[in-house]
Amino acid sequence: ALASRDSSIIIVGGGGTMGSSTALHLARRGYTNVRILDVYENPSLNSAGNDLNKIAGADAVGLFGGASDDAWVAWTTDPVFMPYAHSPGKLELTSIGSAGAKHLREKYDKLISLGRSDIAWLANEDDIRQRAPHLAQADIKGWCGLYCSTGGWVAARDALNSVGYELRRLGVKTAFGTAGTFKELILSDDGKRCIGVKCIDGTEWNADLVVLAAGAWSPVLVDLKGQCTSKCWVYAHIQLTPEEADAMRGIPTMYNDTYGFFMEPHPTLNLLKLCNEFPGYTNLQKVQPFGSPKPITISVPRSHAANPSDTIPTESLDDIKRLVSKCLPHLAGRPLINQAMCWCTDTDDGQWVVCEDPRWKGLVLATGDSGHTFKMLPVVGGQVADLIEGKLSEERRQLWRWRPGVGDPLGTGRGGPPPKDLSQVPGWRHDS
Ligand code: FSA
Repeated sequence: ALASRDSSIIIVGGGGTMGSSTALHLARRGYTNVRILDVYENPSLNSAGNDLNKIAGADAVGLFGGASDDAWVAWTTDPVFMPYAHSPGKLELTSIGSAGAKHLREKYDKLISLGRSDIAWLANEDDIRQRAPHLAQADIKGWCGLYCSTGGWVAARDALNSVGYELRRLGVKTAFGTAGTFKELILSDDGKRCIGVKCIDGTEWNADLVVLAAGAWSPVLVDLKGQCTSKCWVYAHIQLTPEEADAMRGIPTMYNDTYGFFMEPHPTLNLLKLCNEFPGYTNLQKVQPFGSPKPITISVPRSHAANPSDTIPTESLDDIKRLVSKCLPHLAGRPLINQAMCWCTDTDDGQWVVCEDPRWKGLVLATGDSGHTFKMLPVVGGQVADLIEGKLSEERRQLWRWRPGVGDPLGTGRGGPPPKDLSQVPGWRHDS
């Protein structure tokens, strides 16, 4: 084990998805000296999870070494998460004959082989419309895919907030603002052990164990040797009238791998979130993460909280307009408000980096969300806690190990075209 129940444990990024979940699992397992650090209090404004909603559901099986298999049960039975889980069903759609269709058909076969009866194959637009009456007017010719009646979406920000309340109730300590903003690791005199974190106001938090769970900021704070590439994805909202929102209550979440996705509008604000699907954007900058002997050029998140007037690139906005006119033509032309970018960090193979850092004993990495970790909020921290307790299976230790330069030998990663850099795409920067 890397720690015992009375060890002092600092979690960098404890206001976000992987960090707050780790704190929750440690506190529930009886760890009495856990402190989360973050720029912002939970739900951290820098977390991609600080969002109206995220896709989640019971169809996520076999992801992240199978850690996904229990996630929806946890969403729907754990009192901290239950109020935020919504189960109107979920459509995962693609184009007939595409690589995506082959992949979805394999997923369908697997779910059926597990004996699942909440799954259906939708071979064409008529099949889709049967499950999704709200797509009656949609132009979905040539689409096919998978329907799962269990799951759909989670109220992301509210769920993260709920974890924050629970952490406080369980006695997890906190430091936010400048005293919670990472500056560097504190090392032992021989340089072999991480013994704490120094924050930007000079505060030094000594600890027996440090967990780096800073999401897209992770590779900027500590040199991860190219294992994580931070990218942003975008969203915008349409303000629906109460009548329009009522008409969309209970719709299944609709995801299409070319056009993007949307789900039920917010229950009281009547906001409809819309996202396009694309390879993400980087924001290449010269920085010197801790552990790097010299400045390096890597993608650095641009905090929406710190740049609240940023909009989204014009081409993304156009994609979102295309999604609306294809799927929800009655809403075409409506103002697209609250435009923002969410930052995730991708590994090449789409698996997490959840391991002890081989350079410094006492530093655990918990990052590499790869854009698919919010649906894992109730369970991801249990994996980090298992690592800390020496209980992680050999298979998962192997999957989530320190692995610079390994790439994606099994083709499990995002693949596809490389991301564009924000510097190449107009329309998003709104510095005053
Ligand atoms: O089912 C899911 O986990 C949805 S992932 C949502 C998404 O916006 C991706 O579509 C995108 O490509 C990126 O990975 C961020 O997350």
